[in-house]
Formats: sequence, structure tokens, C-alpha cells
Amino acid sequence: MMRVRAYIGIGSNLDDSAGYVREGFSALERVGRVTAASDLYLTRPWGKIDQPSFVNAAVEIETDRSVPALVADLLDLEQSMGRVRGERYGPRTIDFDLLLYGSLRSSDPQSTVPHPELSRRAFALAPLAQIAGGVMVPGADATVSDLLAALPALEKAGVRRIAGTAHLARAPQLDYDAPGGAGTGYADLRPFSAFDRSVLDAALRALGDVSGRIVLDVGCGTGRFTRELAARGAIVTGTDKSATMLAEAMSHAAHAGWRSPEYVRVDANVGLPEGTFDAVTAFYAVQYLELGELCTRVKSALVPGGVFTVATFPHRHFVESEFARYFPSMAAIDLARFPSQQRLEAELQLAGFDDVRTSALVMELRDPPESLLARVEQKYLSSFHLLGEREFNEGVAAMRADWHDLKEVIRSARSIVVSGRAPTTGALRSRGERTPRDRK
Ligand code: PH2
Ligand code: MG
Ligand code: MG
Repeated sequence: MMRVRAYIGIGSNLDDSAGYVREGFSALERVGRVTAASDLYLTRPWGKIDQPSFVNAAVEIETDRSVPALVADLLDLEQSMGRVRGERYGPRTIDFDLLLYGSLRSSDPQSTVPHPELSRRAFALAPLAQIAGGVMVPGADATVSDLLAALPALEKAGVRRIAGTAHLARAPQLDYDAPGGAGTGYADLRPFSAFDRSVLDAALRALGDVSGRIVLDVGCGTGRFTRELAARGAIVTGTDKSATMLAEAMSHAAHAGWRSPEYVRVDANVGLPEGTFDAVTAFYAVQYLELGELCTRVKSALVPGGVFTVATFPHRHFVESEFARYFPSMAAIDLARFPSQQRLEAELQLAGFDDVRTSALVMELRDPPESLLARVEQKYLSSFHLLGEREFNEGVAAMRADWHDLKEVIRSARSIVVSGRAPTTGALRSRGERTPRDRK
């Protein structure tokens, strides 16, 4: 059987675009043997400019499929991943384009190879050059790298490589209790912000009225979300594995009209506190948790119909982050730490949750440069603790230089709130022997 080396371009600019592209890497294993993958690239929209930035990548496969069969497979994959076809060059959740197929040149209208627009597209050539720079492009009398080099500087400037994202290294763990570590000064560095408020509102839309409900807040940290739930009348238990963070949470007195959350120090990777809950929440905590096991545990701890709500960042957030410019390895670290939107939804579904849905938030953040720099220097995001000392210092120095005469640094931040409902029929009925917690 003939085995051909083919190259496929992947693109996405909707929902968790970076998550889609990484899903695309594994989906392609269904059409051939994946022998190389490029990093992710953040690219300026081409062909139709008034649409979100794209994430692009390229993959090398060895396949025994013919060109028409391969193209049909790619269309099937797009469909299975939820692609809805819209306008030409317009926004899409996932796009697979056959770029090169061995040394074949074919002008079959359904499956032209090389891709007819390859030589004009930096978003396709840049990732392709990373894995196949020396490959001759049939009919062009030039290599992939030659074609990329021949593009106008402006085209090339619209493409930015997100280093280290082809193969993600295992995420390092953080110790919030270590002296001077991620838990130190956390409450002051991460007060309840306007962004947190909109995330909370999205979570409350998924949870419904929490008043009088028994809620478990997993990975509650310093309790900034836990208190908001309590203030809305929820009977909340907050759990965290860090003593430093919990001590901070416990230092807050209850206010009139709501009862103080109860706090329990547990590692949710080992188990959840005893009891049955009307709802379980996890605000920016899933990156520390073994997701599959967590979903199964949470489902067992919920009443039938109880809601599990998870707030986190989509992979797209890390790729598009302003900080990714200054700290070259930060996006790869965060992609390895956090689940993508697609992975979260899949894990909830796999664990048996119903009505799995996501609401996506994007917010513009404006900060005076000095105050943002001060917070970065104090490592207000956990990821800063995972960067090498040198990379961190160089990034801060470069930010300081770039932001020197800005009045405001304008960034955007993205978040997702994914929720699912424990089934109301079937397996959970057999859990009737469990005693619900006292609802006084
Ligand atoms: N795909 C298009 C149209 N424009 N622009 C970028 N940056 N990346 C793409 O993948 C892309 C595009 C049509 O498929
Ligand atoms: Mg395309
Ligand atoms: Mg296409």
C-alpha cells in the first residue's frame, strides 16, 4: 500500500479556538499517522478582516488515503467537531485544509493540491515551515520556507508563534503554603474584581437561586467567591488544600443577613467532604484537580438535578493574553495546566452530567501601567510563579519599556463557565440511602 506524507493546516477563531486546534491534533490521528505537529500560532484574520483572531497550526501525517478520500475525511472531522459552514473566509470553530499531499499537483476542483492559496497565506506557511520548511512545494519551484520568506513583511507580522504549544509538558504543581509562594499575599493581590463579578453572575445563571441551598465550593482559596454565595443565602462549605488560603478565608466575619461559610481543609483529589449538596462550584480551581475523578466525585455528591458549575479560562485566553507576548513560555505552561473548554465539556458529559453548557465571557481590562506592573512583580497570577526567574525578569523589563508612556494598558480577559446537571433519573436514585445534611 502507498503511504504518502501529507500536510494539513488547522484553523479556528470561535469559542475556545486554541482548544479546538489542539483537539484537531488528536482528531487527525483518525485519518492517518500523525508524525509532526507545529506550535499554535495566533494570526490576524486573512481574506475577511472584521472577525476574531485565528489560532492556526500545521500537522504532518502519513496516510494511505487518496486525496478525495482524505478531503472527505477532513470534512467529516470538521462536522464531528461541530463545524457549521458559513460565509467564505468567515469565522469557524474548526477548519482542516489539505495543504500538501506528497509531490502531487492536482487541480481537481474539490481537492486542489497544493492548496491554491498556500503561497499567499502566512497563517498557513508559518506553521508549515516549522515542521516542513525544506519541503518543495509542487509547482512553485520553491520550498515552504522560501514561500514564507517571499511574503511581504506586513503579512508575516500578522502571525505570532506561541512557543512550546505543539507538545505540552506536564504541568508543574504549585505549593500555596510555601513561604513566599503563590499563597503569600493572595487576598490583597486578587480582590473580588469586576471580572470576577461577571463570572459570578454567569455561574449564578447556571446555578439558579442559591438561597437556602446547600453548596460545596471546591478549591475555595481565600473564599472570595464563597462569601458571595453565602451573601446570597447559600449554606456553603468551602474546601481547599492550602492552610494559608483557608486561614485567610476564615478570617472574614459573616455579615448581617448571611451565615458564614464553613471551611474544611481537604484535597479534592483525594475526596470531598461527607454530605449531599444541591450544587457544587469550582472557581478557578480545576487546574489543580484531576478532572475525570473530580467530575465523578461531584456527581455522586450532588442531589439528583443538582448543578456543578466550573469557572475557568479557555485555552484561547492564554494564547491571546497580553502576557504571552512578554513571557514566551507562559501560554504553554497554562495550556498544560488548564483544561480547554472542549475537554471540560467532554469530562462532564463522560461522567454522566446532563445539559452540559458553557457561557463565555470577554471583558476589556484597563489598568494604569504602574499598578499593573506592581501586581505582576508581586506575581498576582499563579502562572508567574512557574516561569523561570530570568524569563520573568526580562518580561517585566520589556513591559516596563513598552508601557512607559501609556496612560492605560488595555487588555482583554476571557473566562468560561461550564456547567452540568446531575441526572434526575436512573443511577442516582439508588443513592437514596445517603442522609442529606441538616438544612436548618
Ligand atoms: N482561514 C480562512 C480565512 N482567513 N485567516 C487566518 N488568520 N487563519 C485562517 O485559518 C483563516 C483566515 C478560511 O479558511
Ligand atoms: Mg481554510
Ligand atoms: Mg477549509
